[in-house]
Amino acid sequence: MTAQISFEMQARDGLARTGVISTPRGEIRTPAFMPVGTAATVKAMMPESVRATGADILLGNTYHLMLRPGAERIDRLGGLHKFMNWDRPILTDSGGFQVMSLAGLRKLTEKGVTFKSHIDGSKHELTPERSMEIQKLLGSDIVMCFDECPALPATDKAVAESMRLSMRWAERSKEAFGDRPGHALFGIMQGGVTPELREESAEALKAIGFDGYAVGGLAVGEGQEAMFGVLDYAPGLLPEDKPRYLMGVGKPDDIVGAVKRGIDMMDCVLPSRSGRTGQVFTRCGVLNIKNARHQDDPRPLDEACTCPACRHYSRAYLHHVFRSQEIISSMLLTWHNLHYFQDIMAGMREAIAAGRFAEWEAGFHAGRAAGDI
Ligand code: PRF
Ligand code: ZN
Repeated sequence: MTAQISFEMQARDGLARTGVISTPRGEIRTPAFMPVGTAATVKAMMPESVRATGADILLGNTYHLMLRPGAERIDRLGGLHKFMNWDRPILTDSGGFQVMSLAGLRKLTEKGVTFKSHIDGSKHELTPERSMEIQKLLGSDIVMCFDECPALPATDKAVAESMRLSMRWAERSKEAFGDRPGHALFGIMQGGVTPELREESAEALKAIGFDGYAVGGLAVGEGQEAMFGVLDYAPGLLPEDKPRYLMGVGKPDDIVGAVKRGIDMMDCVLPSRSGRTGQVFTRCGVLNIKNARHQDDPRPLDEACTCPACRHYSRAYLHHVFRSQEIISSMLLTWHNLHYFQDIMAGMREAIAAGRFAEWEAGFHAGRAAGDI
């Protein structure tokens, strides 16, 4: 028996769905939020702490790991799961998006992209074939197609050409991925904010056939209204019975709006990155712990939160360690933010299963509007 990756949808409420992706490394409850572990670590968190926040799966990055410490090295050391001590599922992004946002001196051709490392300026090449090879060396459970994501705004012509290149790369990705039982390959829809291009992209991906489908090319400068405009129809262009993943999103209200429109998976650096800059997400809205108004405040960050930062520490303490640049500040704030994001996901999963998503969503927005932070 070969363990395959499968998706079982358990309930729907409106367009929102809840279910389970089963993998040989464990189950992923959907809608799922994936913390970002770019450099083989979710910054400031031990893997067991990430798990304790409720995460079923992490995201890793081809781009960063190929540059440092190198995919072949991670393979020699037993793969990414063993290397970073996370034995549950890992999804890896394919590198193209990070090349475009981080690398220097990029050159894009039909074959792929050559670029200079943002770390030491060394020259590298990524192609669909090499991206598949790297993600295999890492031991990724869910592999992403190699794609190109244009920054918006861009002309329709530029977005169309880029999307068609990504679709040719999707075909090469599938060919290079081959047949790997227990591992999944996801296609990535592009097409900017143009419905005809999104449709063409979805048709191209469905003709190739993937284990799951991502909506790429959003949260790249178009704003929430335009993003929701695309999410009003894009998930419906993709197969009903496969997971749908919205890449690189987002703030709590983006996540809730995406799930409401039929998205099953998301990832974002926001909860972990904000934890290190003092930005805290709570049921009542966003606060910045560096603000002087917290210096005498004995209350926790969020009265309803059960994370260690909220159970054991006051805002006054967290303000103090942030101001003092103590390492525990990043640890506690990251823990809280990740815990809160996972609480949102758990709340949505429960609400969808109970057919009460609209009520849950109203409560979510009401809490934030109360503004007691
Ligand atoms: N493609 C890939 N990774 C991504 C994106 C994309 O379009 C985005 C867009 N928000 C984030 N990460 N491969
Ligand atoms: Zn908390």
